[in-house]
Amino acid sequence: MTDIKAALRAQRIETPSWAYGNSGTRFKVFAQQGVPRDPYEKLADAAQVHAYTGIAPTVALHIPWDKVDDYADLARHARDLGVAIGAINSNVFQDDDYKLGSVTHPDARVRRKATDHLLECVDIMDATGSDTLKLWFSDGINYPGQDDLRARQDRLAESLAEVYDRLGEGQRFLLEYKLFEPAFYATDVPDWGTAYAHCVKLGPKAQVVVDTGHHAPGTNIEFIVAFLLREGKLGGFDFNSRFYADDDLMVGAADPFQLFRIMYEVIRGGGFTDEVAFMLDQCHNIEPKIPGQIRSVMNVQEATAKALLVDRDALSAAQSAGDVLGANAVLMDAYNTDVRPLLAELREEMGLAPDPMAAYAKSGYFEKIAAERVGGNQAGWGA
Ligand code: LRH
Ligand code: MN
Repeated sequence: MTDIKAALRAQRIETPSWAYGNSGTRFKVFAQQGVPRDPYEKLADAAQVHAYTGIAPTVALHIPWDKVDDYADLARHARDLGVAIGAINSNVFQDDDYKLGSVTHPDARVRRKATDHLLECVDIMDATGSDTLKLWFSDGINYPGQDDLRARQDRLAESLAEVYDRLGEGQRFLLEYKLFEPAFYATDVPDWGTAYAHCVKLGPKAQVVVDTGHHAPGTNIEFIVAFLLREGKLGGFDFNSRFYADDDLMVGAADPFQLFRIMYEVIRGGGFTDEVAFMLDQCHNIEPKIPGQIRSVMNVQEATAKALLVDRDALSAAQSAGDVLGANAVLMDAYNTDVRPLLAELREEMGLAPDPMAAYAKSGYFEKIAAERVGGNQAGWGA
């Protein structure tokens, strides 16, 4: 049990700055009280999640949603709060110029503009001390014939190569794929294979990020995880959950068994290291934001604890013996284990309250920010 606790103590989950801002769907964005007005306040809220879980010490930024005059000062502010700035997320999906694509756009002027934004994000990494750039492209087409699928891949590869060459010592980028939305006929980076192929061509500083909401229904995501780990190309996760499409709900909420299976393949594949970024990518459209993040971190922690409990020797013995039911039972025993007492004990050993949700609710932090954060523009997706 000591090793499991040690592994859990070393777990690191990165929360997204945009989860603390207002978010919604095309139908409605429901504003909430106490929502941050700037990246400084977002970091303060993220620090609360770390304060009560003990395993969420970094915060991903999204540019320009988190644009500031002095990124080094923002990084200092993060440190003063006991957290650090994590991955820098580019945004080439909200400018009018990007209607027909960004780095894949038929017009070279638009491609130049998009690539320059990606390069600016590397400058921000230099200023914040972040080592990871996360690239997601909304690029795609809505109708057959609208553009040349192959030519768009050539344009994408050209831009990625330029950004790859700009990466400094210890820096890397993670290429994110997504089956559809906002494009509804063809997306230029639609699946893990496309992302993987581009990353292999580029080199070791390019890896794939698996957003758990970006697959066709029924996709065996843990197989993709096992494969990418085997190839040394799994750079990280954008954790969330969904019942239908890219719902961006709390990770583990829709399918906790899937999250367990994913974390088991991570552990089995040697991916439970700092090499793999465990990031949340979620939107709390109707539920309170900070408790939503605390609950999400706890969901990943519970799935991880269950996966660490898998009796690996018994499993491989049953697998080698062709004992189908026996092997499945080993995994299910771990999954059906209630790990909440273990995690409560671990938190106390880490000097934390055993129940983070209750501790945060009792802290009065929400009442404080609801009273203080009056006026100004609440943060959001700025779409
Ligand atoms: C795209 C995505 C991407 C982010 C955005 C907030 O759906 O998953 O990771 O840039 O959400
Ligand atoms: Mn994502």
